[in-house]
Amino acid sequence: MWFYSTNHKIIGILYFIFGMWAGIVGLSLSMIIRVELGSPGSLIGNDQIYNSIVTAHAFIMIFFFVMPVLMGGFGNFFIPLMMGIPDMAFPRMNNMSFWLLPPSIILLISSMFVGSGTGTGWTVYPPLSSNLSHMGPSVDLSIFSLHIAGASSIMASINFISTILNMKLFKIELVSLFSWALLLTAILLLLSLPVLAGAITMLLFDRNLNSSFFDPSGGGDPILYQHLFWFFGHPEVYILILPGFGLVSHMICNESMKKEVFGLMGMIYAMISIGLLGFIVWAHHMFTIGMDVDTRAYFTSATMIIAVPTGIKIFSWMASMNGMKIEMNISNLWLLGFIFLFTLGGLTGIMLSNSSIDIVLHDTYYVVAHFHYVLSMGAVFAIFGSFIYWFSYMSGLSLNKKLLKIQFFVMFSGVNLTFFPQHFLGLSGMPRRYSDYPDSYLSWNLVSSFGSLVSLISVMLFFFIIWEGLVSQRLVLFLKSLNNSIEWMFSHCPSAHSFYELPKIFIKL
Ligand code: HAS
Ligand code: CU
Repeated sequence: MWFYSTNHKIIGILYFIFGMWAGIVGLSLSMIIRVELGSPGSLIGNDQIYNSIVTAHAFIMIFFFVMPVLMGGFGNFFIPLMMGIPDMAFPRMNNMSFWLLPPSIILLISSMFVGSGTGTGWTVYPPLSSNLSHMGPSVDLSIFSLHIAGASSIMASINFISTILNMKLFKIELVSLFSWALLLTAILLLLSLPVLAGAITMLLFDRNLNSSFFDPSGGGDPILYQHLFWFFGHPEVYILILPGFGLVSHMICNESMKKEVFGLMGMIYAMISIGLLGFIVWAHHMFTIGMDVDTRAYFTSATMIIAVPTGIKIFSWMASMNGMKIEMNISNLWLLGFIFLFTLGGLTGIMLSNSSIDIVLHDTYYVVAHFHYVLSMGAVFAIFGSFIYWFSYMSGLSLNKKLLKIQFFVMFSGVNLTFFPQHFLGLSGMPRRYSDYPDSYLSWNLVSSFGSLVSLISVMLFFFIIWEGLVSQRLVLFLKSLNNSIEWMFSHCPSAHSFYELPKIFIKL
């Protein structure tokens, strides 16, 4: 019954469980990376294996942890509740979206164990990924895995777009910010994923059917692949963060006891512009291909403009907090952590968007530091914070607050120890995707590997806290639910069917 379920809450929980499991796999892979890099010299003793671990780490974290948890988990569980509707528009398709993920991750994991592994990085650039450099079935398995995960995401996107646009009970401007965030994320997915699917299908043909889309000896061009990949890849990074933005807005709203977040319309327009601009900046990942100066100038300027809507969001969150008594409660800790660290990551992004600087920093650890600040500390902090914030709502049980605070500080120290030194490594020229380095890079790599251990401990503590909350069965009631979002109108955690009849909503129309 649980497996066949078409109920949005059950599917949401399945996504959470799947995402947590995949997150642990991704974390384990990252620990292997950090152990390898914890000392100069070789530990694994095989660079191809090292690179396939890096590739699998990225794919699993992006496609099987962050996306399933943010869209699949929070999206499915909360969108119908926030919109006051009984379920998603296409409940059966929802079930299928979820059940495509396990086969997909099985293919991805198999790709590590057959042949030589996919040592291409998540970008899968030819010629490295072509059959000369990666013979054997590994890359093909990864491509199939991406195809299936892509089909799952496309179905989920169609579902979210239909649900939010067709089933809203009030004007679209009044739909909650998380629903807006997911609507835009779904549109980005729908527009960008087919391009990735096309690119990897062409790669599959190049590898197996003798075509030469990306092979110059047959009249093809490997740069074409990079354009196609990043036309997907850049919107993808906003796909990873927009739902997080939505969740953060909700938490801030409730924490600051305001009816709505500061500048609601501004927030919506900011997300729309981030989504649109996200499609016209892709070549900032390709400054080193030998671009002419006008193209470089264009992609630099277009990229920098994204700082404006993102800044609007950051400053609106801060304005929402204005006048609020900032208690150091657990939600506020994650919120402030998110805002501070995401901004830091965003600012290094602006540095990288300068094409001349990027030519020096491209493929160094500076880039690795940048995207882990926006992902491991942006998207992941939004996930942790919101999961804790909504845990009582989802389960009806409370968590141990003291342990949660300790866990936050351990994790905050861990991720910063891991990734802050990577800025220095990058600035002094350490390249990414290598398993070894000269001794001069030792000290910051040691700090980084130590930090990753601290984060590992914090994650273990997190799972302990969840387990403790579940076994202790401390029931909660929601009494002071001051909010404009209707999901908090319940006094206890909502039962299997959200609404037997549509709620009466008193909201200015
Ligand atoms: Fe990024 C590479 C530029 C946001 C994720 N990014 C990556 C990669 C990932 C990633 C995964 O232009 C690596 C891909 C790979 O495997 O190769 N990124 C930006 C810019 C932004 C940005 C400009 N990135 C993200 C988000 C991500 C993400 C969000 C996921 C969650 N990124 C780059 C560039 C590269 C790159 C280059 C390629 C590097 C290379 O060589 O490979 C922006 O959206 C960030 C906007 C946010 C802020 C902070 C808040 C804004 C405020 C307003 C005031 C700030 C101003 C700026 C006016 C800017 C507070 C002042 C400027 C100063 C320097 C002080
Ligand atoms: Cu980008």
